[in-house]
Amino acid sequence: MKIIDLRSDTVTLPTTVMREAIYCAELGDDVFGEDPTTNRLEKMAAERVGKEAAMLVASGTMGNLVCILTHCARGEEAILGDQSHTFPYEAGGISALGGIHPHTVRNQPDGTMRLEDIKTSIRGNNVHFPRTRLICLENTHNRCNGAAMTPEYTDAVVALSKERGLSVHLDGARVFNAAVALGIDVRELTRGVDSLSFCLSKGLSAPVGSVVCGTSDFIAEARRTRKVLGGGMRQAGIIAAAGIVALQQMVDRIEEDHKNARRLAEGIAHIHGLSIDLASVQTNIIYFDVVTDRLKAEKLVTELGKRGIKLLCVGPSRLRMVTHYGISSEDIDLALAALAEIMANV
Ligand code: TLP
Repeated sequence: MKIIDLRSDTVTLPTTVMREAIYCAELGDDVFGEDPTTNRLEKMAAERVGKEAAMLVASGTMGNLVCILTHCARGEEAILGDQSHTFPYEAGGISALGGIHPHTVRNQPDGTMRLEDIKTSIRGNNVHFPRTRLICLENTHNRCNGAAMTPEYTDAVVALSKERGLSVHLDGARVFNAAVALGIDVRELTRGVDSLSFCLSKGLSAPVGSVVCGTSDFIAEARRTRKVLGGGMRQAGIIAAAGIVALQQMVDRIEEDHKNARRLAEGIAHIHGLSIDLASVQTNIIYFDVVTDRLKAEKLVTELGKRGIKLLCVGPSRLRMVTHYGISSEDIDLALAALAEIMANV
């Protein structure tokens, strides 16, 4: 049976070119700074997002953790969206390992936090309060329908942070999806932030890895934090080699994933018993709801699973599908046909 895996873009497998690049990668000990392939990826990544320096890490979770731990000391506070990946999905790492106090601000459906809400959550100078140090953004916003935040919004948050002497970290796990969806250079989304982390292993299809970027001083300090976390990876060029191919060859094709997501969403909108907000579909992540009492979302996952189609159940009636390099437009047709058939029979 053909498997159509729409659970996440994390399931993407490396391309043939990546596998060849991994095989041929020139290697050294990266903890000594001597892995030529990792050095090449880091230079390329920094240039690509308009920062002075970059550093390869094992995952998006590690990227956010390294950056937030580098920005904040124990007892200091990071402002972040209540729907941000870092808050519910990173095992509380910033608190568990860094003693950092998360101060959540409500995410609007478009993934933004209102500037007013951010302003009121910044602490005054009072012995009772933790010190606010950092504001975290996420672009695209995973839990908010994969929404792409604009450069204007990002710049406004950055301006506020500067006014108040704070730093901004961007969880840019899918920042290239945002840039492609908005039709802009990724640097417009990263220019003001003090640090960002982007993933090689999601829409860009590399098997492992994320890259954190910032000033040379920030990255020098982040290397120490990564070491503390056990993230010094020695012959990391094995990973970086695929990352280089990801940056060179896999960014522009993301457009195709967005088209497939749109087609999938439009198809779902026509299926009786399912409901989707088409206006919210901007990138490769779509959320939709089962709106009939006769079927639970979990049961729909089971039924689709029997037909080789995988997706995520994220609530009693809510489901998520993500398009990526491993999904063709024919796969979208097959998934829609299976959904229509199941829903016609409930
Ligand atoms: N997201 C995963 C799951 O954890 C939900 C997914 O399938 O979408 N930031 C954002 C915005 C993310 O969506 C993710 C992964 C991460 C960070 C963490 O990346 P990894 O999985 O590499 O640690």
